[in-house]
Amino acid sequence: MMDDFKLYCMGESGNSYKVALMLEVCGLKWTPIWVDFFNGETRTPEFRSTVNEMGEVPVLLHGGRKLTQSGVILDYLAEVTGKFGPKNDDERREILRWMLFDNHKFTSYIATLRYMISLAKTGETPVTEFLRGRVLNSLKIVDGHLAHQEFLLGEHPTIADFSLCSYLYYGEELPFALSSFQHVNTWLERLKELPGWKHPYDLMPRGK
Ligand SMILES: N[C@@H](CCC(=O)N[C@@H](CS)C(=O)NCC(=O)O)C(=O)O
Repeated sequence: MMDDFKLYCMGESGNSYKVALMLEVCGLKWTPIWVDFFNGETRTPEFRSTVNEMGEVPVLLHGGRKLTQSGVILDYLAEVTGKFGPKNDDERREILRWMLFDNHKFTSYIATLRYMISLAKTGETPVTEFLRGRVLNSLKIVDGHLAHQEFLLGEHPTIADFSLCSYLYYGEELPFALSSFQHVNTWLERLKELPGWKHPYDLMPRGK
């Protein structure tokens, strides 16, 4: 039962990586189900009717359950493993606070900017300029928070860290200067030291 995880995903998807990383650092056995995003699989009526009506990865299958939205999946995995979750109600709300910020202002802008510049290769446009401004502003907020503590909630890593860190490991695909955010960089190195940490392209199949 604890080894029966299947994850609809693709290597280029940082949202999928949030979940793949959690599965790895929890030492769980799981199988990726590659989704052909770049040829439009998530937009097909079949994907929407049989896999996810929202037309997105990640989607986790486990014990007869089907879960979508990386934040929900991370919360579920923390609950079933007893790892990287909240220790009390205040921590639960703090994790939720960072994951909501992540889904609205951090991952969403970073992922869209990286998609436009590095994958769709749109070149610089007023849209990418707007997105870069939002990305840098959000990074500054997270950098300021991490100046005072090792992880988002304090001394221990939680699913909130996995949610926010994911896209930042895509290195040269990131079209902004991550190097100027010193505390974010130290935090990324710290998370890399967790046993089981792997790069997204070493965890999930990529498009051809
Ligand atoms: N808030 C969602 C975002 C998921 C998401 O944006 N997934 C992208 C890949 S990283 C996707 O599947 N996009 C498909 C599409 O736009 O057609 C989550 O956290 O799971």
